[in-house]
Amino acid sequence: MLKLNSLVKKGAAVLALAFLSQVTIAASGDSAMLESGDFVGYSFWLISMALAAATVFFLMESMRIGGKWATSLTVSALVTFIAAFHYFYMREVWVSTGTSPTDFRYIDWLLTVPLLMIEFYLILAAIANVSGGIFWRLLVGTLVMLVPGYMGEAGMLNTTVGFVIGMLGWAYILYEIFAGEASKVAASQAPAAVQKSYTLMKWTVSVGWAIYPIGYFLGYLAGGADAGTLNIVYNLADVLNKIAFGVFIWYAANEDTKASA
Ligand SMILES: *C/C=C(C)/C=C/C=C(C)/C=C/C1=C(C)CCCC1(C)C
Repeated sequence: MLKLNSLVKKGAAVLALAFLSQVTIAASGDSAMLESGDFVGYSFWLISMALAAATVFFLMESMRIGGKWATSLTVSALVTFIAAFHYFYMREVWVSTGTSPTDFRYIDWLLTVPLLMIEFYLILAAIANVSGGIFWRLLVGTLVMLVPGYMGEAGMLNTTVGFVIGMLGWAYILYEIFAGEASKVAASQAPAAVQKSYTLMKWTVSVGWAIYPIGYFLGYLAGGADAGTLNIVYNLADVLNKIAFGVFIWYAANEDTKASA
């Protein structure tokens, strides 16, 4: 067991190093140059690097804290890892064309949003016996939210229809985490630190996530929005929705581990 443990740690360390070198290559590659005064471009750079740094942090903390919290922290690292890579490409699209990298955003969301949903299941599974139904319901909500949203933006579906169906998917997710099985387990069985982080995660999914449908609404249903402004707002929203979200989980893991030590 001990041997396996140290092997896993070595593997994770190698992975972290490989990731860092890839970040360096992607960041210094032959991409178009950032122009002075391009604040949207700056925001792409800032969030790319913040996501890369967060990935290393969550991986290291996953090894340090470990135990029943290891999986939650590793998933946090996967979210920021996947997003960091997408942001390298999104930055390039913006810097070289000045247009919104919508396709990259949706591919990123398709991977990272289900992982964020798994986190609700994982932090509860770390402290109680919970059914896998929580995860499956949240996954269905995610797909109903994202797929019609994409189809609306890509012109495969009427933009209003895509928006309305997407909103229903989001509403279903909110129902599950505010009033469904997940919320009941959190309220009745979770220790204080886990409850606190569950509450922060729940409000992130309500308030932080609202940015994206508002952007869609302004862009397609209310006569159009400035692409630069929209991208800055999305980029800042991802600091909360991907990095801070992971930090809330890290807080629960850290406090719970200290309490039981
Ligand atoms: C890290 C990325 C995250 C958390 C992305 C979240 C995306 C959404 C909450 C998107 C929501 C949408 C609707 C609720 C309605 C239809 C349009 C969408 C897809 C923008």
